Amino acid sequence: MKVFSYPKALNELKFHYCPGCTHGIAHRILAEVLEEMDLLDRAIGVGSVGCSAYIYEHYNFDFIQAAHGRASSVATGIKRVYPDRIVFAYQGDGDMAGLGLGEAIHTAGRGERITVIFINNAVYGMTGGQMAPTTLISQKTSTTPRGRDPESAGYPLKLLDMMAVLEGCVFAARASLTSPKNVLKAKEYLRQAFQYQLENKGYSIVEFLSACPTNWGLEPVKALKYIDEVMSKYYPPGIIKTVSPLQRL
Ligand SMILES: Cc1ncc(C[n+]2csc(CCOP(=O)(O)OP(=O)(O)O)c2C)c(N)n1
Ligand code: SF4
Repeated sequence: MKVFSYPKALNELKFHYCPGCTHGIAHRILAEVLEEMDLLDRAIGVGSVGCSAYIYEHYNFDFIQAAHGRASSVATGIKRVYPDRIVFAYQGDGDMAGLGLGEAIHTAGRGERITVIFINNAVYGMTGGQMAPTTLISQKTSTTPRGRDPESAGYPLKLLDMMAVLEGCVFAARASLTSPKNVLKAKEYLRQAFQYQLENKGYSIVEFLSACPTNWGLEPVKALKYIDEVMSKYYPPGIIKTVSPLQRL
């Protein structure tokens, strides 16, 4: 029987996110997976900019904050100095697919032994809901009030799929944080991503389709529906890439 308990990795500081924001769910499952895999003594997180900029305030293990778009590079440096630690970066789509795209791709290309948690809510949340590289066609944002038009704003980047074609990337999976079933899937993918790092296989990444009800102008439940019915069509959840079998899960 599983008894509910508060994750050891999290302290008691309340999350500051808007109602219905799924950053909190991502934080929680990260805590649970690290605890379940017995990695709390070895984990080092790297935060980025955006609404999750204060992520380091919430955990009871080592965390550092990187400047705009640089989290994958900072994680690389830490992992190279401390190869026995489990190092991950937590980056939003604005931070990773926009501000730090070059560094993010080269990190995957080099096959750095880090894990990236990529939170895709299809907008620059913290700064007012501007269009991000991942904003969907026709999606309304504060800078595309009539909806993203590919004629002028191009097409959304499928960052995960771009990473997956690189040889250095050994695991890429996408989950949506919309229901208990999908959250369990997200946990499973995160567990596999860390396992690849433990086995020193290469770069691993999980993308979580995440809700930003505030900037989407949707109530929380409708925002989750938007992920399932609209966003998941363009960014289908599932394992995009997995190489060599894992030893144990
Ligand atoms: C006016 C302004 N422009 C740009 C920045 C730089 N900046 C900080 S956070 C951010 C957006 C981050 O978006 P994302 O990574 O998607 O994270 P989210 O807030 O959606 O979780 C930007 C562009 C800033 N702080 N202020
Ligand atoms: S603005 Fe969006 S991403 Fe930021 S806390 Fe609010 S709902 Fe979450």
